[in-house]
Amino acid sequence: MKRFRTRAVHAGQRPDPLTGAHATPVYSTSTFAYGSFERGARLFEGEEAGFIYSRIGNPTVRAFEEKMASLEGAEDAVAFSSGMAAVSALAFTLLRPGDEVVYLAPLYGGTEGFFLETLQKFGVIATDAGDVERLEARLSPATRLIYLETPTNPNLCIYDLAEVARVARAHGILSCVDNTFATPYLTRPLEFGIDLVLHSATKYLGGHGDALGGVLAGPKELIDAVRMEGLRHLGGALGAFEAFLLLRGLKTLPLRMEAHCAGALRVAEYLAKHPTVRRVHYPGLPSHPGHAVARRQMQGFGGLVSLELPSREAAGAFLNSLELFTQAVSLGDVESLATHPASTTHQLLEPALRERHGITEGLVRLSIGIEDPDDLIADLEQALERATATTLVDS
Ligand code: 3LM
Repeated sequence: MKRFRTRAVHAGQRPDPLTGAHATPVYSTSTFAYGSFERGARLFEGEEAGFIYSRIGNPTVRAFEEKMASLEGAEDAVAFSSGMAAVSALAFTLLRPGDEVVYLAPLYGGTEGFFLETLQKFGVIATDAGDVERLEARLSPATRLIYLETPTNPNLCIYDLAEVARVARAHGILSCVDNTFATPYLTRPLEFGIDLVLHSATKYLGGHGDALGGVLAGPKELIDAVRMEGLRHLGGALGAFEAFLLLRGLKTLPLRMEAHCAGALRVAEYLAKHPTVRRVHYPGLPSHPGHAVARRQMQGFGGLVSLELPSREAAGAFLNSLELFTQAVSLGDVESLATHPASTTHQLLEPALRERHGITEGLVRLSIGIEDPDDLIADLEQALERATATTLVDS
């Protein structure tokens, strides 16, 4: 098998069989002519492989799926119109009323909201295990799925993938890791015994902040099941043009991740020394509680850095003073972004739940782009100075 950087460029792609086009064409078509009554029946029966309708499969989307399966070391992958479409398709395919999902919080606010509100309406229980040490004790006979992120959104906790996989396998329960923050360049959860990997492709996979997408990778049998039920019946299919953008973005994933990681480490080290910053969350800092595990399971510590300022007001003043960072949700773009999770990405959660997950009112999340780290640090410095002055005057 070729190495990761080579697969990022080549996997899933081949010259177009009709024209020889080198770049994968955007197959912008809803339906595919099946030619004869007999072939139509064979395609629908699954006796012959082929494209039928773009909600179920499309050649540009298929190239993206094959590249992602290759990068995650999975048998197969299925793409979606967004990360949340992937989460819901997975859940509605695998879970039935009475089943339980046990998750390790925090998660992206939308995912936890979906687990606690939407799944509950369908009779599925969602339980936060708290941490890996308590995971095994929190499992019940109804537990069907263990779900986690590492590093977590927004405060970058690290969970031990080998340990989670051990517990899941010992109890015959499926495990799924949302690998959006790490990307397969830094961590490949399946290598640790995890069953399924999910991504918001909107983030680092595309990398340029111009496409929404989602993907699920894992054993062919499970991926087929999710494609034929969660994708086909819920309908969250990835568009061909978005697949083209994601394929293009993936070619530079290794190069971009190196730049994100180097910049984030510089920023984290700078922030850790700043007197106004109460705490910095970055798995690459030796002071981070998950640093040793991160060293074992990550090939770099990622491009997200979170910092705690003394109050919501200080966080607001700091964010309003940033000039190079854009105040926006999302992450993983080549441009640096900054947001206040408590009022944006995790705003839907009850304040008490946010508190329990460590999503404080003073927490700011930075997504470090690929700009020169010196320019980013200069921007953070002037914003911290202005925030300190403003909040001192206010108090
Ligand atoms: C965000 N996150 O700013 P989409 N899994 C993870 C995520 O971070 C996200 C999803 C799944 C953010 C989006 S908040 C209004 C904007 C770890 C998304 C969901 O459906 O592609 O957005 O993925 O943290």
